[in-house]
Amino acid sequence: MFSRILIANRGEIALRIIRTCRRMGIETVAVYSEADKDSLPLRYADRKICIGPAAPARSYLFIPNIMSAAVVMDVDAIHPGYGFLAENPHFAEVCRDCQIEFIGPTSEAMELLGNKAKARELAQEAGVPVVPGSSSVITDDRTALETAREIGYPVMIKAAAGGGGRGMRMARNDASLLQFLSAARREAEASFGDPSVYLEKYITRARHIEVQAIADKHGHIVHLGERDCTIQRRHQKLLEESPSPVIDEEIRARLTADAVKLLRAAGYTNAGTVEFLFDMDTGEYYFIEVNARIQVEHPVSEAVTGIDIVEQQILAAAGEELPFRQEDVRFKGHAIECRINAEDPYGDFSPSPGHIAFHSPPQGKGIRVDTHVFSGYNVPPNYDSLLAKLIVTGKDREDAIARMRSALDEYIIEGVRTTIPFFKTVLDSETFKSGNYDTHYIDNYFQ
Ligand code: MV4
Repeated sequence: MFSRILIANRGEIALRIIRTCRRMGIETVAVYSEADKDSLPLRYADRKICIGPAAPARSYLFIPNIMSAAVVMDVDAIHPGYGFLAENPHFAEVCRDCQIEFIGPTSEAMELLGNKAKARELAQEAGVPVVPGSSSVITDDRTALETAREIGYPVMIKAAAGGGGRGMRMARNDASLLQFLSAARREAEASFGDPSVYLEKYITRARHIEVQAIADKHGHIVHLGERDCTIQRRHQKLLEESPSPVIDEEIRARLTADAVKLLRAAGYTNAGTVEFLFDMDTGEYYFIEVNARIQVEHPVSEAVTGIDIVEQQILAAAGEELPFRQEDVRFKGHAIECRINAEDPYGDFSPSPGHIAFHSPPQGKGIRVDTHVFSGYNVPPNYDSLLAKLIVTGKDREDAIARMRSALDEYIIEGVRTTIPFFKTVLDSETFKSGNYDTHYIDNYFQ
């Protein structure tokens, strides 16, 4: 097993990873930018090392500084967390060259799945349903028009190098398709250095449902059920839950089996998530992309399975066999996560960094709060606005909603604006409680 792990991240996820390492008897090295010099992960880690100024490009994203820290601190492995370098195949390759284990999939698997058009082709070859659309990347207008005619409007133009909604456009007719196609290609080239785009039929009433999985290096792949992440605003997830309120056991069995089938075809190892769109009008589901990392919302799956996903990531990276089989995974209860962001829900969710005068999180049975925030903490303006993840578990969805509602009432954060009032409104709405909503719910009801 590893003796020492460097955590190439910050905030709540750095703290989350340190906790599991400590329990496993593994030493931790925290890295930090100058903006994070007073942060909580530094107090819990065994060692700490500054990796540069506040700007991510010069610290958390700067591979030479991170690798120098790893070598100086003599670590066996690096956990990238989410964001930053987590899905960077080049970083995984540099780790391998330095004989430091990257806690995640191989750079080859990341390279393949990082290209959404290639992932789509792989899914098709593996017999996993994909959204009707182009067979590969679209290189000329004629093929685009033909494909759109086949699948019917509206269609989505998606950037192959994009993901999570970045670089997406919807077209309703031939004229707008041609216009958006060239704009999308320009934008994809500028944002990702790759102009490749592909087409999908636009699913009008969709749910975002994703399957959590963990794979060891011995060919074992186990899923930990699904999460429903339909409550999003401008492609930022705000609330996630497990199980999904809209799928039955028959669909769940097919969906999770398809997720495992795809990861097997990709030669995938470590923790990963397979994203699907579920069409509320037809009951069909379609693969859209793979997230080759631990995700923000992983605690929802931990809550219903009792499995520590970070622990499993570390064990798998160290070459151990998964300590359980699919039939050993038992699902219990219902979990919901709310992302408490330093954002103004009454002001277009604009960032609200600054001094947190007082922080008092809820406590009690079935409540988990993953946060790096404390009374007196300064939220730097340089990074994402996540302050805390509030995760509750109840015996069923209704019970979980009730527990979340009272936990939100108990949560006190003073000094910055937060998304807490937004969640109270969502949890009180009959539409959310019914479970019967789609992609457009947040945009329609919360401007
Ligand atoms: C789509 C879609 C409709 N049709 N793809 C993909 C990434 C996610 N963040 C948004 N994505 C979508 N892809 C096709 N072919 C609609 C969305 C979408 C969405 C999906 C689930 C939940 C909320 C959403 C909000 C906006 C767009």
